[in-house]
Amino acid sequence: MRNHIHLSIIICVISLNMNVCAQDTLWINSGEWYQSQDTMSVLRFNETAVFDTSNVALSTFADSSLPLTVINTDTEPHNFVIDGFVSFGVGILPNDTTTFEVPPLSMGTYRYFSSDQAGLYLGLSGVLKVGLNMPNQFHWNLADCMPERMDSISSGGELLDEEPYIPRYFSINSFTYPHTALDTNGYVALSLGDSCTISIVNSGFMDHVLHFHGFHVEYLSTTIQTSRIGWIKDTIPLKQGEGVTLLLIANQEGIYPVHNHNLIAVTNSGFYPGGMITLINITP
Ligand SMILES: [Cu+2]
Repeated sequence: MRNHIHLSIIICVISLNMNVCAQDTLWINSGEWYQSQDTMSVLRFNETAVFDTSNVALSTFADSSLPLTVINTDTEPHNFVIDGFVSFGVGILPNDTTTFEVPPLSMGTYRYFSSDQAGLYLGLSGVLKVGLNMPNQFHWNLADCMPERMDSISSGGELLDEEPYIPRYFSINSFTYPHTALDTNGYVALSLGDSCTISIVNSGFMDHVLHFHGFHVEYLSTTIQTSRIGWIKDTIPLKQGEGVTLLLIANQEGIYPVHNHNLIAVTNSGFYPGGMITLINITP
């Protein structure tokens, strides 16, 4: 009996290390996100009841359903949907808990999010990784935001969508450059000769284009521009809601930037450099 207990503990520890224990509970938390002079009330999917500025990445196996519990700590109803899967969606009432199954999906990267107005504009949107099993995995959840629209929605007002959309912040996992270097999920740190997958989701309100320096990456999956699967490129366009899985092979040492190819998206509140820039750091 004691051996069995030891064995099960060991198996669980191994599972955690291999990143195969699927996250099975999500909390919808509200909190504040600070950027330059702006403080924005935001919503996030977190792995605990404690607010974190980044939405947690979910990970599951290919072609098998994922049991998921979502606890909504917010005072508004939200939902859980997956971009492109119109027949799937689950509502979660305020201060309530809902358990459901995410349908089986093929290998790849998908956007999960809440499609209500507050969910969309206040950032309830994350990365769902399916069937990825490389030891080194990173994810980039791209977002753009306009604080005036967020303030209007979080205070219960009207969406100011008659005003032109002029986003002021462009983030990767809710980090803007230079703080992207602090993000262990997004800052790609590898040893020479290693490989990794990078799961990218566009949670923003515009298309984004990323440019890699130093590396050409291979499309392993994409949810929208599927003719690109297998292409090896240094420039990766992502349409709104698109999920892309890239393979990066660390075949040279050094520190290389990855940046949005749209100049406004590499600024913070109009100041360059900022926004969607992160780094690939390959050490000997
Ligand atoms: Cu470039």
